[in-house]
Amino acid sequence: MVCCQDRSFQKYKIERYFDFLDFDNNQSVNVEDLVLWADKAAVLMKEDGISVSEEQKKQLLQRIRRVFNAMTAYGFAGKNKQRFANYLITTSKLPFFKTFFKLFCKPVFEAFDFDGNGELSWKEFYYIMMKPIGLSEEDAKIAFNIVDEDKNGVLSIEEFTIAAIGYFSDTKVTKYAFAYGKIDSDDVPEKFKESIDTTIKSIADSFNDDQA
Ligand SMILES: [Ca+2]
Ligand SMILES: [Ca+2]
Ligand SMILES: [Ca+2]
Repeated sequence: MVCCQDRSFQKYKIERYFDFLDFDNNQSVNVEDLVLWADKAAVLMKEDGISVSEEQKKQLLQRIRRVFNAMTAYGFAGKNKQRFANYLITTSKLPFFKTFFKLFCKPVFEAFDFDGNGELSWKEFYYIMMKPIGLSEEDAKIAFNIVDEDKNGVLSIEEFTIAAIGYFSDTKVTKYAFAYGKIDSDDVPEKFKESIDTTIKSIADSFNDDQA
């Protein structure tokens, strides 16, 4: 029954993402967090020898603002964690959710596509999207491999969108639960612990197969 679906795992994932976005840990997601995000991304790229001009940094911030607008309905849902979770859960129940989320993902994808070539390289994914929100390189690699469905080493907007839809709307444990790195099974609602562990294992096995 659709009405009685258990949303606790979906809620857990959404709240986890909220914590990622709340850079200054003040329990709300707003423009100040985005400035910190864009700054961090620019610093990380510079550290890796990718030059970021002032103009590009300004552009990066503008683009990250689009992520904010899309994820928080122009600030409305960023006020606190509960509102953010309610907003995304409600949205995910709408019949036209996938179409809506595709529109939603486009500016987000473009924000991370620093060189604007229409795909996300590993560096764009790691330095702009994942490392600033606190993911380790190992976790980001797991995430990248999961999202890179056709294993061609770059992420297309379709791959990115499918993974985002999975992460934010799947109520059961799927591989897309790991699209923002490993989830510790101790943190999730009790009934999902076992499927988290088996999914982690099957993801690890599939990586081993790839390398074999
Ligand atoms: Ca904040
Ligand atoms: Ca790119
Ligand atoms: Ca790909």
